[in-house]
Amino acid sequence: MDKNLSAIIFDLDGVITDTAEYHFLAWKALAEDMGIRFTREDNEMLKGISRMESLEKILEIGGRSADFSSEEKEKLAAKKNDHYRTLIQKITPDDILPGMKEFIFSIKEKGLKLGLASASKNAFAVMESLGLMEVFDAIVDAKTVVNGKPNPEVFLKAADLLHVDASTCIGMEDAVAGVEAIKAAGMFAVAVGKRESFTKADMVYENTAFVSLNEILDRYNQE
Ligand code: B16
Ligand code: MG
Repeated sequence: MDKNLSAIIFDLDGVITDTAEYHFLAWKALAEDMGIRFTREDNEMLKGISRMESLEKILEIGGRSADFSSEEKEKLAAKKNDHYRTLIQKITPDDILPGMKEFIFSIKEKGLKLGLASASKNAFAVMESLGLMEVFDAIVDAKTVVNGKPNPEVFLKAADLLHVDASTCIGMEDAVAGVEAIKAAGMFAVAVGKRESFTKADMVYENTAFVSLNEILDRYNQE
């Protein structure tokens, strides 16, 4: 086996499927209800960060951070989530990002384990809709971790559930906070997105369609 590589642990939103648009539509509706203008560009900042942190950023954009009690903020976040849950009902296996289905199955064929480390509390529902629940060996979502990304907890927990050492794992992410979490977990980091955004990643692909297992294994083995 390639330098004892045992598993590849994926982020969900932005790596396996693109839920960002649904998050955007749900946050935008909530922001508009509060008289806050929220753009697609603003939405970029919310990738990989938790629901409550996202709400805080939106309130900051609208200059309304001090206007709500924590109970009211919980209600606002729950309202956004209800809307988001309705929107993600549309997700099907066709929503797996280009190249990722083939990539996931090539990992399985090599006898490597597959893990998921998501900051979303909706990760199980999304994986179910994508038809990937049975394909993955371990799934960790935000419901069972205390510290969000960039803390390494979610990636370490996935390695634990897979019964493998974190140093023998590769992590894959589309968010800067996520790449930081992978590196803090002592894993090899593959990022998906704009090259200049990911100075800490070991490898960067600008698009999931270009991801190649052989190329990743070559680079992992050179480390
Ligand atoms: P939820 P990931 C993250 O998922 C998203 O990137 C981020 O935009 C979202 O705010 C977060 O999940 C929480 O999602 O409201 O569903 O719990 O990229 O870590 O898979
Ligand atoms: Mg992500």
